[in-house]
Amino acid sequence: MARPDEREGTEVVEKPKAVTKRPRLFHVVLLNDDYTTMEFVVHVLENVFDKGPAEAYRIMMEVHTQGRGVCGAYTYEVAETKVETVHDMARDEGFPLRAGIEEA
Ligand code: TYC
Repeated sequence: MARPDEREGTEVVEKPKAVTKRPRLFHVVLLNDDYTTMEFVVHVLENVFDKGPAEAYRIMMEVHTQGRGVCGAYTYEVAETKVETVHDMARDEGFPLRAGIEEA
């Protein structure tokens, strides 16, 4: 009998090596303004960016005193969705709060 690898239709096709690619990450950045309340910014950081109360307050104060602050790092699609959510929530409340995306 032929060796297994000589039998017709039984050749072993090697699986290509699993190549794992790390996705590019993007920061969502919150910008300061004079009208959005501190309370609302903390609410956004807790509910959109999953921050605890202390971290949310810290980031809000960083934006308030430095003009901007990073809320988190995400894939592009997730970052885009978070920015949209921030703008939608702010518009609903009549605040001019703005967020943006930058490469991490
Ligand atoms: N500067 C705002 C105020 O004094 C507070 C604020 C903080 C607004 C962070 C936006 O992303 C912001 N009410």
